[in-house]
Amino acid sequence: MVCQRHSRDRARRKRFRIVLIKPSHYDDDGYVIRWYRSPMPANSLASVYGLLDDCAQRKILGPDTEIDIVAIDETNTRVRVDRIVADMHGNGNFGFVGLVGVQSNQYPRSLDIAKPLRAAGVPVIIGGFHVSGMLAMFDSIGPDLRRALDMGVTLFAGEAEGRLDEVVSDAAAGSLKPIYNYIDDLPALEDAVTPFLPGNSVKKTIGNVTTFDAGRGCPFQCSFCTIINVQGRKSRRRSPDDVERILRKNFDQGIDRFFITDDNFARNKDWEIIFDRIIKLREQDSMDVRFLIQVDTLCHKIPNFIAKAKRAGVTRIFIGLENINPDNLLAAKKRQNKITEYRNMILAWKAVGIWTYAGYILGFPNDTPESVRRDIEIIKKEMPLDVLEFFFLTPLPGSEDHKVLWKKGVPLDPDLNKYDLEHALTPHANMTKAEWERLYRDAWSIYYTPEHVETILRRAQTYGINISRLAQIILWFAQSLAIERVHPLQGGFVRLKARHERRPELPIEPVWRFYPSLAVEFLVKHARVARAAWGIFRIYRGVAADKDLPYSDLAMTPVSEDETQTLELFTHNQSARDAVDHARKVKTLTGGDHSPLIPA
Ligand code: B12
Ligand code: SF4
Repeated sequence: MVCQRHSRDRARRKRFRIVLIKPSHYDDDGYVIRWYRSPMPANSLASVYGLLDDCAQRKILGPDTEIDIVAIDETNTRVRVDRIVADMHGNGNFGFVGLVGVQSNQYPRSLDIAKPLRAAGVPVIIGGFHVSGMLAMFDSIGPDLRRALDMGVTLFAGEAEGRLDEVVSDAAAGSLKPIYNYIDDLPALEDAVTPFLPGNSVKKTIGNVTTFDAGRGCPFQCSFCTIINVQGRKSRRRSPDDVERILRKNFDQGIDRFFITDDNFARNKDWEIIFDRIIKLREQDSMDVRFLIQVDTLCHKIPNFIAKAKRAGVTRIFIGLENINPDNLLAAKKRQNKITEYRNMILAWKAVGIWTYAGYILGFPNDTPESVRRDIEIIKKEMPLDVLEFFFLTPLPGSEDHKVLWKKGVPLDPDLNKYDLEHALTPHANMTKAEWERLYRDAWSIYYTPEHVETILRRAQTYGINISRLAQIILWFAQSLAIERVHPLQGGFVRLKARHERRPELPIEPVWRFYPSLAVEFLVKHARVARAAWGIFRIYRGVAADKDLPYSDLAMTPVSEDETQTLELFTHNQSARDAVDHARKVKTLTGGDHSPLIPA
């Protein structure tokens, strides 16, 4: 009797279906970049899923309407649009498909997913950095956003915290607006719903690592940056209670490694109370949680920052080093990056055994192929960095650079799929496009020579870093572009391809050509990975065998006053020498340490 009533109740209840897709993008051959396992869960997907799950728990569509949510990360799961259409159709199109965290390079793929859905009458909403960046910087709707609107796709700009009751209710009433624009009204994050993804989604990632943002916003003004125009320059952050809740929830499921995605955790105004809370979890509650954080190049000057980072379980940091030529840094308004502080900063992290990933941008106005090659050699010799990764200087939609170039009428590559920091998109004064592209490819092999990999490992071993783990990461970063033809940050474990998952502008390859070449590609790639892994393993084994021998080199020597006369970092060109003179003057005038450029 009770059972019959339950099933009648269930039948009476309506189900509002939401399918969230974090799209990937197309490789240079036009195939979707998808892996058997991606490195870690997508924070954008987790954020939006968490918020919608909260709507479902609160039954915002009334007591008789359940909200079902499915989350798909296209970097590890094939998106079957036909199945979504059939499923939505069976439910009277009562629901919507949300394309989540869509970056500019993922926007063309998003429209390709949206097109058949819209043709079948399924409501579609696109959110993320491309829509937000474009609406933040331009008053009018550009042609790419217009294409979506013409298809009947809804655009969401800004952040979704506190905004989804309205969107879901509108979708359920069949009255979604064309645009929801909250870009000028950024929500506070204290006590906001925390990011969450169901277990089946997390299982498709490589390890016990997940991501969350403890805060958003950065006070600096780099002209190539989109973050400050989309998430603002003010620090907004989650409360320490929220951070603890996120950590405990994951830890209970066996996940104990975290990438805190704040673009600059050093400028999260609550960094210290967040670290203190994590220190308590680690030291009193025995939770061995570990972190990768992103910081700026002046973070070592914040009292206690590095010491507390170490105690809080930070094992790796990412720094936007960007360039060692002060003229270039100035041109990009990256005034906080001072070459005179680089060695101080890196040595301070190394002193506590934390390893460093640094980003290096190729194609600043003063770069030439020769100067960049020389700069990388200087870095290898004089700076004890571990992982160095390269990017093209890219006018990302949402950045000041993009707006300025667009207004000046400088030709910008019209294919948004290429706005992934891995393509040359604008003319460069000192290089042809082909030279710039060759420089990008060469940069990886100039840095990751067998000799330098050995040096990195020897330095790391001296600093007490786990070199077996570092060797694996070096393998990933050194070989990703050469073997998989994608940047390591877009990489994954075992590349998957489907014949029909190709850009509509390109033809579907015949079966007889597609499958044999896929098989050959698979075998060749794995042979190359095995060979590269063996090479790095041999270097690792040699270094590990010498673990009791002392090691030091120029990069590891403590910073001294006279190094400004001797190191090439400070003498390689006039602007480097000027930066040294300037730093000296500031020191004399202020009587010591002074960082006038850090905004409050
Ligand atoms: C962490 C991170 C990564 C990590 C991803 C880790 C992970 N799995 O989460 C790694 C290092 C792997 C990475 C790689 C790349 N990244 Co990244 N990354 C970020 C970073 C720092 C944080 C992303 C994040 O979680 N943000 C917080 C979320 C909550 O914000 P959000 O996505 O905007 O979502 C909110 C709103 O937009 C809205 N919303 C979003 N979607 C939807 C959908 C619906 C339906 C609705 C209603 C609302 C909504 O609600 C959300 C909550 O408020 C951002 C910068 C930033 N501050 O966001 C760059 C950023 C997104 N990355 C960027 C780029 C270019 C890349 C790469 C292409 C670089 C490269 N060549 O390797 C790759 C692409 C990899 C991939 N497949 O995505 C750019 C994109 C710029 C642009 N205009 O396109 C950014 C903005 C950084 C930059 N340089 O400007 N990245
Ligand atoms: S420091 Fe990083 S996040 Fe901050 S403005 Fe510069 S590029 Fe953007």
